[in-house]
Amino acid sequence: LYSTAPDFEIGSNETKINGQVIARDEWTNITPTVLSKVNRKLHLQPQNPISIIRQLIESNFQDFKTYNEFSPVVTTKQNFDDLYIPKDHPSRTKSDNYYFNKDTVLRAHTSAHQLQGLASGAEKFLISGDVYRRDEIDSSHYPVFHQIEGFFYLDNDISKLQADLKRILAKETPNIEVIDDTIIKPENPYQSCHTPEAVDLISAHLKHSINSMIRNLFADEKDLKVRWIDAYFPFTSPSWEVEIWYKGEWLEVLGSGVVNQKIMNQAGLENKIGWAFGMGLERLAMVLFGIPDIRLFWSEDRRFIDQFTPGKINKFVPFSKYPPCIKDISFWLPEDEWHENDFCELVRGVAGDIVETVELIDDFRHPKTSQRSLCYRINYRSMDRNVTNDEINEIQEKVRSVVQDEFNVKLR
Ligand code: FA5
Ligand code: MG
Repeated sequence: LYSTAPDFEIGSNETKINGQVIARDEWTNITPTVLSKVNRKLHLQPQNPISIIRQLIESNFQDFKTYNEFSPVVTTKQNFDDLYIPKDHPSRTKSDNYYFNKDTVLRAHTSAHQLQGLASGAEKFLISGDVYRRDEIDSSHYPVFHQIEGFFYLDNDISKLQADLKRILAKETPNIEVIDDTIIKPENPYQSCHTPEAVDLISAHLKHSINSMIRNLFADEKDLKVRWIDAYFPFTSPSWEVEIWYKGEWLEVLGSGVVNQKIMNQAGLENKIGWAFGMGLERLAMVLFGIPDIRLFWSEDRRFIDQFTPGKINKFVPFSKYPPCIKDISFWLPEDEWHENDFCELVRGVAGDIVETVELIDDFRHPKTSQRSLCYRINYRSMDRNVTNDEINEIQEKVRSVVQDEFNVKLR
């Protein structure tokens, strides 16, 4: 319906994706399931809630340039090195990412395009796109989600920084309760090349910009509460995360901070100072539209997509949920090392979107042999039809044999 035919091919020596041919190596761990999502571009499908949220955010940042079509196939230099993510940082591992090979990866965040945005010459810009991470499986985690990156910089000059802060403060006073739990401390410092005064001004600019955006997105929410907390990113310092108080819990929506000056300098912008943020769109869309399961964004069922109108936030009306089919799988591990993400990925690779959740229900160590045994419960459910027990048994058998072959476990 809304999808473009997937233009990819996984061969034994190379992977083809949208005309690009990428050699395989010992880093290759890309899967057909995930590659089949690359051309869906939910953030550009006008009726999809992900796209509706993106557009509302863009209209909030009026004079920002927008980039929504950068390819998700990026170099590891773009995704990690250019952002000063250390070589041994856990976010680089194979069990967290989809590698085409050691130099090419599906972007794990829109920050991978910060330098491209800067190279365009724009002083304020937004970048949105699909991002890919190996993850657990449940109603709020999916290996593909969407982010929007915001970037803003100015002359590093106190009077200019003051003037621009004054300009945006004059525009609106967001009626919102802000809890600011941030504090400048050695673990989250000013960069030594910046004066504290400049950092305080650009930080106030960032905080006001984000608070206003959240206020506008949650226009109907009366007692809106936002919390700023300290965070760490190699590409910003100081760094913060923002959480929204929603239905009794704090929901993390974005990471942000004062841009690492080395990134500005790489772009030839030594005399500028900037802020950046990266925000997930799914969680926001789920709370704003009342969408209970992250897989629904990918549904091609008319009963889903026809409920939405560009420019408008309305509550999703669930259509009948088909019954689940639950299967357990238990096995002895050959050794102690176990990557749950790889297991989930494998299950999803065999069974696709019909997997609703994968949950560890038993973790047992034999008292004598000290061998470890795990039991996972796989919940199968289709979004748009009834599944039969026979059909799921067949899938489960396949899962069992692939798990046995791939992980060398002993099935119980
Ligand atoms: C980042 O991705 C940073 N690039 C953000 C950033 C940009 C920081 C610019 C500083 C400057 P993080 O991994 O925390 O950070 O993800 C950012 C947001 O993406 C989260 O706050 C959350 O809203 C969303 N997100 C992260 N992981 C998932 C997931 N598995 N499912 C859905 N949303 C997610
Ligand atoms: Mg985070």
